[in-house]
Amino acid sequence: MIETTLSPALVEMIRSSQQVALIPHERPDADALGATLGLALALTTEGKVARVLVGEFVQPPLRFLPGFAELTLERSAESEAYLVACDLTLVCDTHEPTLLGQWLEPLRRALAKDADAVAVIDHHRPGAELIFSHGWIDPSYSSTCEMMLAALERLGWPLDAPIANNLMAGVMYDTSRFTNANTQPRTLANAATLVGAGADVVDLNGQLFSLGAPDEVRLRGEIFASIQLAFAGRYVWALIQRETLDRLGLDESALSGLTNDLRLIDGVVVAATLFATSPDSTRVSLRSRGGYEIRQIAQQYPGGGGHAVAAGCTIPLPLEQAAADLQARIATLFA
Ligand SMILES: [Mn+2]
Repeated sequence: MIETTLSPALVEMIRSSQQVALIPHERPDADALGATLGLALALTTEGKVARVLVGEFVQPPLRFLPGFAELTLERSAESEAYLVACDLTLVCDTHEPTLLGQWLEPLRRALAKDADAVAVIDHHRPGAELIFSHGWIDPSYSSTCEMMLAALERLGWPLDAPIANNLMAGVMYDTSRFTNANTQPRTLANAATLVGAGADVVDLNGQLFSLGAPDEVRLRGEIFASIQLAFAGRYVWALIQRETLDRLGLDESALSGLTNDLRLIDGVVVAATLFATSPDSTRVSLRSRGGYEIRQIAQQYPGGGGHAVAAGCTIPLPLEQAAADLQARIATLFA
């Protein structure tokens, strides 16, 4: 059963497992990766075998997370065989099939084989399609890492500094360093527990919120200089061509955090960055504040979803057309 609280049954599934596959969403962020690596380290300490199954793209800044080098597997014949041999598969920080990328297909096979050996732990609001029979989905948590801390506490498994750093990475990232509305008293209490267990907030801040290499800063300079505004300055957007990244020798990870920054422009309540992934496809990142719900805008497009104030989607149109199409839908927020 999918529950809104951590059930004894799910705790027992984790406790009695021997070989575990942890699957974060594709293009994992610090929360998805921190939650899966944190639990993988704890499972390993308990004498179990655990691996985090990732797609081919992991943002380079996240590779510093403890256990990344030893515990992650990219998709290959070998890692698929690993998944088949597992007695527990845990999907973390998403429950949307469309966000599972190249692991969706192997996961569907695992579900078909034994749906009782697969569970989900996620803090996103339940969407329409639930392919899982077991799990814990609770949108009241700031991050999946906070949920993972609660799970470890319930299991009675000790925290050490590598586990605490992974979990704190996700909490800091998903709360934007405790400045998002999802920062609850419980979030800060859990952060205190993690710091007490050895999470190094100075190092995490430097790693997760670094301004990046000089060319990444130059890229942001170009993008900031190109912003466009509409609806009396309440909507800001930026168009990003692949050639701009190519010219500076950067990949898409250089765009991370950009939409969050645009949201903080005076007067802006909705921000979007649009990136031309190909001549006829545009990836969109959306952020809002002041109660404007942009998830319902993202959901109007393929693969669209996320949180009320932080969402994303792909628009199957060239960049300029995608921007016009998006703006027409954003207009409904201000009608
Ligand atoms: Mn998250």
